[in-house]
Amino acid sequence: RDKQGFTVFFTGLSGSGKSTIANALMVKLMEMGGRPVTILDGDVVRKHLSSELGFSKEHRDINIRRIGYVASEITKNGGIAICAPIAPYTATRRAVREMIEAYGAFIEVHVATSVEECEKRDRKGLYKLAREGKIKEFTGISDPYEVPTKAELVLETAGVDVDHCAHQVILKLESLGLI
Ligand code: GGZ
Repeated sequence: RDKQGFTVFFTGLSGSGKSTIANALMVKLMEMGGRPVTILDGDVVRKHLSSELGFSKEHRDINIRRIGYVASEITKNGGIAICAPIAPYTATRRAVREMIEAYGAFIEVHVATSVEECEKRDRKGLYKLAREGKIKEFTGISDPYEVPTKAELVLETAGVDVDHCAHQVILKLESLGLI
């Protein structure tokens, strides 16, 4: 019998490493073969599916619910969805979890890179702009990030390479019998 579909839902700050780990995970899953894998990355989704939305709580919630809906359809059809938005609000993450668990498994992965570390890296220069007030409502600086307390997996990224992080997720999926 075919395995059930599932969604891996990364959550964490801007620059925490969500996209990079999500892509490494996708490569590993595709190498295992057989099953379609779809990535729903934060900034890509915002370009194609949520281009009219900003970063108010209301707009972030709409954005996350759209991602959750698409992931739930993929999960329903036995596929693998990998989501990588910031998703700063606990209640919204829970709503998406419920949407997806109706059809398959939901694995929440907190990419727990600290705001200090993200700001130190500042790969896109956004933290600097947020500190200068040139970007408003910036998560971790001038907007909340509610730390997950019930994530299936917490990834510490400081001094750890991407491949190791992605492997941790693979081990979790294996232990849950999903792959
Ligand atoms: C947070 C922002 C903001 C504000 C622009 N706050 O690192 P990035 O650049 O490429 O990814 C971030 C992305 C966040 O979009 P999400 O859809 O993941 O957010 S949410 O889940 O909260 O809906 C960042 C960029 O957009 N960005 N302004 N004010 N991130």
